[in-house]
Amino acid sequence: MDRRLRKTLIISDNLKLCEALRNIAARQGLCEFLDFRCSPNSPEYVKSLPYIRPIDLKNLPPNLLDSYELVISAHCKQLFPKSVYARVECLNIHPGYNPETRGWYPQVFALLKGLRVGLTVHRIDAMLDHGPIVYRQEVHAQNWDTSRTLYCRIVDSEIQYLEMNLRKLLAGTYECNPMEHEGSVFLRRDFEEVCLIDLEEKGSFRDFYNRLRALSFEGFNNAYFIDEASGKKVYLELRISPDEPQAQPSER
Ligand code: 0FX
Repeated sequence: MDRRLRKTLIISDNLKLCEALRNIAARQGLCEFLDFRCSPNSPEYVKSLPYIRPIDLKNLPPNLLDSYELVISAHCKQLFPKSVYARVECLNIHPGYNPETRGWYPQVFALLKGLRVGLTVHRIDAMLDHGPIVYRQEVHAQNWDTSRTLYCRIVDSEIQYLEMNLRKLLAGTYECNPMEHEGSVFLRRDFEEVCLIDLEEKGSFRDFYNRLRALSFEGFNNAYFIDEASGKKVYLELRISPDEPQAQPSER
């Protein structure tokens, strides 16, 4: 066993990241250094992966952390308690650009407020998406992005980063830089608030466009208004298609 690499516990509730990390580790000969866990409330398709088991960070089996020198949160639903991050180095892979887009669904607030988004790898401390930064990369938002298209590019960038840097993370050969300022933290209730559309709200069409695309994520009902007559919630979603260059017709 390569002694320079740290035995690492990956905690993730994201299927794509779990599978990507497993594949990267297999290709790079790092499997022996990684164990995988998910949250007790992880989706069934994550829980049923053969190499993963749920773990409750507030009720860890005694001595479990003795086996690890590094814990990585890769889109984990649980907040890390002090009993974990004070005992072992913990890194978070956050799908936002710290400190501008800390917290809940960063790409939603980036599209809504024109903030930068991307990925940040940082040490975990007492506050949400807050600790010193190991790596940060902006993922540029296009004017035709929805929450979903932007989110997909962020996850792809996270995977590319891990492909290039997993070994470095395990080796601990990285520097951490403090955040420049506290930035903005978005919470679940902020998301819930922007989902409710007031049909009488006044603003520019650009504001409405940005609000709706920030809340458009195929497969999820986010933006809605309440129909006065029936009291029903009516969900809205934007479909955006930028004009793509046409393939040239082949010469006859
Ligand atoms: O992997 P992840 O991006 O989320 C996980 C954890 O669940 C979350 O608690 C943690 N903050 C994050 C860093 O890692 O997957 P997700 O399925 O929870 O969300 C993916 C995207 O889906 C999200 O950015 C926005 C969109 N979404 C999700 C839900 C549940 C919506 O637009 N509406 C929704 O109701």
